[in-house]
Amino acid sequence: TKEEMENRVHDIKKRLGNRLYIPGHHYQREEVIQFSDSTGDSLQLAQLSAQNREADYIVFCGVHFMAETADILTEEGQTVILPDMRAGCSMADMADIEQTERAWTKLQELFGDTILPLTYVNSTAAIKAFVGKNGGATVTSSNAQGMVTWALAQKERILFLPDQHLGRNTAFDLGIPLNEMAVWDPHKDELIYEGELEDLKVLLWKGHCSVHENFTTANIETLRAEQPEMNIIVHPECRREVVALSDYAGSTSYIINMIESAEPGSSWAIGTEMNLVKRLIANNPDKNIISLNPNMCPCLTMNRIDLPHLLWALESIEEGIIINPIKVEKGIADNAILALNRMLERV
Ligand code: CIZ
Ligand code: SF4
Repeated sequence: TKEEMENRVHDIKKRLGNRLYIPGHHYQREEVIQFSDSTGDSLQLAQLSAQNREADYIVFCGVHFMAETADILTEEGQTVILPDMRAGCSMADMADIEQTERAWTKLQELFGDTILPLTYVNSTAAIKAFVGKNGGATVTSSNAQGMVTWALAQKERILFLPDQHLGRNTAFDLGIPLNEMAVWDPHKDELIYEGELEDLKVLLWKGHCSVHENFTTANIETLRAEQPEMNIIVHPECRREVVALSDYAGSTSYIINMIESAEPGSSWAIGTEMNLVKRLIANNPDKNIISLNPNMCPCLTMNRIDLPHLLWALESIEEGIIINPIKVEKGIADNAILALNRMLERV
């Protein structure tokens, strides 16, 4: 039963003590997050894992790219474990390294040595390594503006991987007009743009988050008509038009802070992942909170980490046959850390 499984998790946690560390992402299920030692967004969890020097086992309750980042930032003797290997990220999978190398060659032909690559942390370790090797950095949704400004101070243009929406929203907020942005289509190997080639400053990879793309301008129009008192707050992984029609847009931490510090009695429609929205509703009973999309939007891969998988991972530690260790190859890790450090030095 659920209760038996919960008791077993409690017991293992007690026995392993500080040798075990469980970071839990805000998008995780309640049945899992209740056991996490820290909760956070992907940046916070990466930093916390990097600071933890005592745990032998880091059971990462989040998705694959986050566990890879934790492995890159932790020390040799620390083992990172992902409770279910199917917990990937469809956005990260939209940029593979072969496609990226091919795009880079073509873009160099078009623009010469005038491009700096940036990648959202929601990307594979191989993409982070590519970016690190070429002088670029990682970004998160909380520091994207600062990192894009940093990059454009060094080179005339950037290639932004893999989320076109975060890239476009960030560049737009920095005052870069849409006709100075283009989209690289990795399936057609083609740059799509409307303005002049030489004016292009921001080359966006054609990737997206399938959870945040579910929020639409129609959702906002319906809500404005039916419940005009609602404040609308969304994540910048949502499409440009959705962000433009919202009242506020920002990272996971920004959304949480805004809701927690909001006036009692205020009304909020939130455009982000369902488990987080549900938790905000539960933790803020004095506010009126709904999802911007009435058909709630879970991240299916985040949801793959459930109580049975968490228990399975913990039992495997005690049995000495660790399931799903995440180990990034040294050649990749050494380059990926360059990209991560260029960001971590600035946040
Ligand atoms: O969409 C995601 O996976 C996000 C926003 C992750 C994070 O915590 O930055
Ligand atoms: Fe990836 Fe989107 Fe899920 Fe985040 S919410 S892990 S970006 S698919």
